[in-house]
This record gives sequence, structure tokens and C-alpha cells, in this order.
Amino acid sequence: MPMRIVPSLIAQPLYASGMDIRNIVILTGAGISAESGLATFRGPDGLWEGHRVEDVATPEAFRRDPALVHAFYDARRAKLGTVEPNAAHQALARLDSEWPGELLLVTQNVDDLHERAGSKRLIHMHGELTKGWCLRCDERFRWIGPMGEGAACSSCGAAGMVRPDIVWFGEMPYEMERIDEAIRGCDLFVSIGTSGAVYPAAGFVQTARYCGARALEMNLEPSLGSTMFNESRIGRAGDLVPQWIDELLSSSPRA
Ligand code: BJW
Repeated sequence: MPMRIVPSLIAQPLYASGMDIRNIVILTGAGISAESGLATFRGPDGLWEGHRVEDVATPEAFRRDPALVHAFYDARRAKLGTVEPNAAHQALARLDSEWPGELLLVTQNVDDLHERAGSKRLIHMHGELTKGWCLRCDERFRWIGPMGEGAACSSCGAAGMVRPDIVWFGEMPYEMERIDEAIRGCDLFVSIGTSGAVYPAAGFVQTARYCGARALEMNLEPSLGSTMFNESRIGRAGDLVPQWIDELLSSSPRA
């Protein structure tokens, strides 16, 4: 797919001469995993058996119909075993290993494709499909395979008290203090494959710009917060991300 570069109304060139990028925060969303075969949330394939994510990814939905919510996450956990990281995940892992400055990859995704590609400096702000959380003893642990309603906690043994370790609407995303600190200290904020529909992630670009960082987005279409970015590159993550990382690593005086 051809790439389009859309400078925003408040834009200055992203790599203005003399700009010294050292600290980078990267936010990823469902679009980065789309080319691996995982569905996004708000695209044409975004419904799960007729349900909007807003109707299954809430604590209220889990209380009302735990079987439905478990079925949603069991199906996605099973699908995870059939997919592989793509060129965008791999390029970000390369950046992680080669970038000498601070770098934090914050993903909204609950899949494990970033770590399978090799990313280390990574936060899953919306939780992980491959973890369970026991509501009785508060332990979180690795979970492979279906969970269902009767699952027993691998720590305290209680049955029927384990839920997917996922941040649902109305719940506090993980590691917000660490994320906020990294965003306030970054020189470059990059957003990849996210619609900008869900907060607090959708507000990160605003904080980064307010604190003086440049901002770049790479997405199939301009996100909802697109005008906050210095530059929007429109196209597939699998094409744009490797290209950007080649550009960054070859142009950085610190590389
Ligand atoms: C490609 C591509 C390719 C496709 N290449 N690109 C009213 C106003 C403002 C806020 C609120 C409000 N009412 C309630 C809220 C808060 C609420 C919220 O934001 N609601 C909105 C619906 C308005 N947020 C919360 O409740 C959060 N908690 C919270 O706010 O706590 C209080 C707090 C206060 C202060 C500080 C901190 C916290 C929790 C949000 C939890 C979100 N959980 C979900 C589901 C669980 C995870 C799971 O099951 O997987 O997380 S929702 C779902 O959306 C999922 C995603 O991580 C998240 C974001 O979606 P994403 O990744 O952007 O996907 P899409 O599908 O929307 O977009 C994909 C994009 O990729 C598209 O643009 C495509 O074009 C593009 N694309 N292919 C590049 N190949």
C-alpha cells in the first residue's frame, strides 16, 4: 500500500535540523498486530460475534455474564497460538536492542507479539491475555489455554475466582506512574496502529507535546487525535515502522 505523509496543522518537520532525540516513548495499538492476523476493535472486522468490545470488556459484563466474557478471551487466547510477530514488531525489537537512549514501548495490546519479537523495555498497560488474576488471593500468574468459569487459581487453589488479567473499561490501566514519567521526559512520542478512541492512552500525545516532545503517528488512517502530531504517516505498520526505524537509527548522531 502506498505511504502518505500528512503534516498536521501545527506541524514542524519532525526531524528538524539539530534535533537531538534521546528519549523515546512508543505507544502501540491493535493496528500493529492486524498484519499478523489479529482483529482490531473498531474496524469493519471489529465485532466479536456481534458484540462491541465496550459490551464485553467491562467488570459489569463479567458479573452479568461471565461465560460470555470468558468465551471472548478464551477465543482470543487460542488465536494467539496461531499467529506470529510481523515486520513492525520485529523492527521495534531491533530499535529496543540498538537504541542507546531511554526507550519505553507502551502497548495497549494484550497479545504477546512484542515480547515474542524480542522487545524488552515494554509495558502492557491493558494487561495480558496470557495471564490470569485470582480475585481471592490477588495473585497474577501465567495462563495458557482456556480459562472458563471454573478455573482454579494456581497459587491459592480457589476455583471460579480467576479472571483474565485484562484492564476493562472503568479500571485503572497498569503502570500509569511509570508511563507518565517516561512521557514527560521524552523527546519523541510515536503512536502506531491505534484509533485514539480510548483514554488515558489517547491523551498521551497531548502530555508529550505539552512537555516539549515531537510526535509522530503511523496508522492506516489519521487517528482521532491526529492534529496533535507533528507528522502523520498513513499506511500499513508493517511497511512504515521498519522504514522509520531505519531512518532513525541511521540519522541519529547517538546511534
Ligand atoms: C492499522 C493497520 C495496519 C488497522 N497498520 N494501522 C468519556 C470521555 C473520555 C474517557 C472516557 C469517557 N467515558 C469513559 C472513559 C474512560 C474509558 C474510555 O476511554 N472510554 C472510551 C470508549 C471513551 N477508559 C477507561 O475506562 C480506561 N480506564 C480509565 O480511564 O481509568 C481511569 C483513569 C483515570 C485517569 C488516569 C488513568 C486512568 C480503561 C480502558 C481499558 C480499555 N480496554 C480495552 C479492552 C481490553 C483489552 C482487550 O480485550 O484486548 O483495550 S478496549 C480496546 O480499545 C482495547 C484496546 O487496547 C483499546 C484501544 O484500541 P486500539 O488499539 O486503538 O484499536 P482500534 O481498533 O480502536 O484501532 C486500531 C487502529 O489501527 C485503527 O485506527 C486502524 O485504522 C489502524 N490499523 N490496521 C497500521 N496494518
